[in-house]
Amino acid sequence: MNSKTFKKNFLWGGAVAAHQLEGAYNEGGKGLSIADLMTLGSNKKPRELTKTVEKSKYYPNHKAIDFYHHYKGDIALMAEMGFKAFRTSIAWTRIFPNGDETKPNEAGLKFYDHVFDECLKHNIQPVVTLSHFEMPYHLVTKYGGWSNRKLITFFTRFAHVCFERYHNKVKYWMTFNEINNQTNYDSDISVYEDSGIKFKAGDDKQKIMYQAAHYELVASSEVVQIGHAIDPSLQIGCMLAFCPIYPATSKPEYVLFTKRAMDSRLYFGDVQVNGEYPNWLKTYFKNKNYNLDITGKDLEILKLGTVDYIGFSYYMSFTTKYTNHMDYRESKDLVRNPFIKISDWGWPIDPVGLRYALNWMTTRWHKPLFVVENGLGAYDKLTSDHKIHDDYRINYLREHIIQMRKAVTEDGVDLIGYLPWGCIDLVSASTGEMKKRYGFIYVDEDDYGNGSLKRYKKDSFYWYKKVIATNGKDL
Ligand code: BGP
Repeated sequence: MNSKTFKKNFLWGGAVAAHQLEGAYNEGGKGLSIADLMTLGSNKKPRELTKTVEKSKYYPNHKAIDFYHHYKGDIALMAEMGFKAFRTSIAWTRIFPNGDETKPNEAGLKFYDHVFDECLKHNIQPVVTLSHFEMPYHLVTKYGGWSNRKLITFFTRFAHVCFERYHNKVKYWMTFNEINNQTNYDSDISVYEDSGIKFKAGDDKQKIMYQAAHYELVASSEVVQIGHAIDPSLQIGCMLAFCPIYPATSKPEYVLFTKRAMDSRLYFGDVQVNGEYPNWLKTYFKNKNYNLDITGKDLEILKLGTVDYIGFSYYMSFTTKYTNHMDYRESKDLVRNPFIKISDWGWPIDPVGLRYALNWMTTRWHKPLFVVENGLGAYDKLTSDHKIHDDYRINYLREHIIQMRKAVTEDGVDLIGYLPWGCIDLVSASTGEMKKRYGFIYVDEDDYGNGSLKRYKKDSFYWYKKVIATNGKDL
């Protein structure tokens, strides 16, 4: 047992996102979000987005695990594990059903009052993401999602309402979940989720992505300023998907290409932390003749709205082959790393990569870091006596916490907390499945919404409770 460990007020807890667990997709005046149009599908197939909900299709997020009606019991279970923090998101469509209204929906606001009050009752700090893969679908159809500058106004209005309403209850905020995932614009999935943009044939996808990302970055910076003006004690962070990228061989060209690949995935952090675009990217825009809509006022906003901390998800590392171009494409350039095992869903399992991530970001950005997602999506088996023996999940988390502890105690990384993903089973973001489970708490429901919705404690529930009680000493 290592006697050196995490700081005293380290935020142990777990993370979820509104659309993946709340269900009640049309209750309390909620509007239709992009996530409500997601059908069951595999990682490789883009999600099917239809204009309306079709009766014959099953949409997993409509019911999800019905947290909307179960939140009290669920939060009590989290409290039983000793959670200090619980990350969730606010569904934009509960507050502004269409996204472009000026008056918020009171029933939606009340729901989150109840959720946050319930957390606080148990001494659990809510950690809130404003946008987690689910903009109002109306903003997609009417405005073309984030390809339209108008979205900045709608999003900042939404954020303003949330800060005003909840700033006494919520101290930790994040603007856009995994804002950098849209660099994987070859996959329609991430484009839909993050930007609400559907490409047409012949589009310069990369240019469109950079433009949409710019509007999001401006919106994010404005939101940081709005939040600080309402309450200077708020901690407002960005949220990045961090996947270290390793070169497949030590050939210098590979190493250089890999560096560029990381820079292009993570430039969002440069803008959100440093308040400006990195030089390599400005040069890239120029060389490509992109002439993006980036105004002088935008650049001022970026400068003034830098984040307080960096929230990030860590699931895996990537390994890439050299393709002799400066346009890194996740879908084309990745290879299997012979030193790394993969999960049931093909995600590389690399605990050391988490220590690498923590060090990489500390050196580059000098900000407190917050692991707001990490975990193993796996098949679980409910035994006849209602147990779930998920030693594979415990092993995964243990190995990652060990690396995280080393980063803190040996490398001096400033780490706020650790919030493993899907602390209660929920709908998978990439596949819509229930059977891809992450939780400490099992929910009796299958991919098609059949099941009792009963909650059961997995072995990892008791293990994590002990980890929290010993502040990460007893793993
Ligand atoms: C992240 C998302 C989460 C979550 C997680 C696991 O990218 O922020 O919403 O779902 O990945 O992914 P999946 O659900 O596809 O297994």
